[in-house]
Amino acid sequence: MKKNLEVPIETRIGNALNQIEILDIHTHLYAPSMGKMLLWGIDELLVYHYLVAEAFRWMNIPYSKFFALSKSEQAQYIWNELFLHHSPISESCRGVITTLNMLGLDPRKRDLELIRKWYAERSLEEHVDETFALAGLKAVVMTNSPFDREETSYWEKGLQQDPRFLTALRIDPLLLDYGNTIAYLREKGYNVAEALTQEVRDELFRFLSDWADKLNPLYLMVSLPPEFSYQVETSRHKMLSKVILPFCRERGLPFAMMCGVTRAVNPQLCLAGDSVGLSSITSVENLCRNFPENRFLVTALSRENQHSLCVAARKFRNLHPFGCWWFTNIPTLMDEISTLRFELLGLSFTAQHSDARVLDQIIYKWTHFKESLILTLSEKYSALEASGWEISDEEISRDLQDILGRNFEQFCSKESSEKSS
Ligand code: HDL
Ligand code: ZN
Repeated sequence: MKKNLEVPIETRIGNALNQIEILDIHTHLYAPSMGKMLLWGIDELLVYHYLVAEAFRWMNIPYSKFFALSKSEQAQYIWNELFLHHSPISESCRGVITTLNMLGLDPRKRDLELIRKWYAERSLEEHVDETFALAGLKAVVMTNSPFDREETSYWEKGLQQDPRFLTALRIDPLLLDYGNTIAYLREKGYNVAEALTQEVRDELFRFLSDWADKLNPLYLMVSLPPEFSYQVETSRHKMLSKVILPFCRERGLPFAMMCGVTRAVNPQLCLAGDSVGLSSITSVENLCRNFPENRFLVTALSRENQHSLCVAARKFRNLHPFGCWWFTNIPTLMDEISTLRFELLGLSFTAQHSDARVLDQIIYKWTHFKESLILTLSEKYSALEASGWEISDEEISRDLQDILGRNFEQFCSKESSEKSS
């Protein structure tokens, strides 16, 4: 076994990270064939809802007046407030700086028009290639909603597939707002109604099957409010236990739950108006126990849920924790969450997803996470070596590939462990 005593462990991890190709398992990016749905460029970077929320803390402009502006006018406001009038030290602001520098631009000139000019001469094709290369990604998983009329129009026309843009079937309206989804489903030709009779359940199965056939998704996904509880018999309970989870079992698909988002706490902020709440990890445990043939990918939005999610994952091999989601995707919590997972789960989880909405963001979201991962993993390897173990370069590479895509791929592809036992 090759051992590099003279090379610092941080360097060895950094070198290994530069060699592997990462799978980004949850994003809001779209394939270039989906036209304007794929967001990219400096103005999109600046009007990202994370920056909008931060800019409104300084701006007095009425919400409605700001959102009535063009994207480039909104971007100018945000550039002025968050980059020129105040130092861009927040994670989202620093991300823009990291991204521009790694693309070879120099934000220190503070010249937004020069940056815009560079992008104007950029082809999307070369930009996709370069952003994936700079982030070290082999592919991203999109968030594909059969309830989004703009998106479904592309899929109904038939899409040219790009192997770097994989799919996931997002079904929040079905589980969280079924009553208001019935009309849409009936318009699309599915004979559904409020009561989940066998006939309605069959029609909902047909709807999910039709979209799974179109998209070939890696998993089904939903985000859940903090108050979501599986202990209580509710209509959501029935939709989950009688439709969604049986469908996932039939198709051999994991069910991804993103727990703890409180939508529109400030509706005037639009997409930036969501917040966080403490979720019931007991509900996650109940689902894992009651549906042993289902597999659950889970991430939690609240910092306070992270430890109990790791403990729950120790109890259920059909539970796969992933990522540092949204408000936890900041260096302080990346470090804390990765360290919790290393200490409680070893390497049996998926360490990160970017949640990128703008193509260019995968550059900073992955660069910043790799900075954190080098710190946290080198601390664990050093502690292990101090206890009397040796880590080879091959084993470092193996461990990184596991937590940055391979564990997820194996979790998605394996037969349910209960079914095979
Ligand atoms: O529900 C989700 O998938 C979240 O990631 C939201 O899209 C959120 O707006 C977001 O982009 N977080 O990073
Ligand atoms: Zn997301």
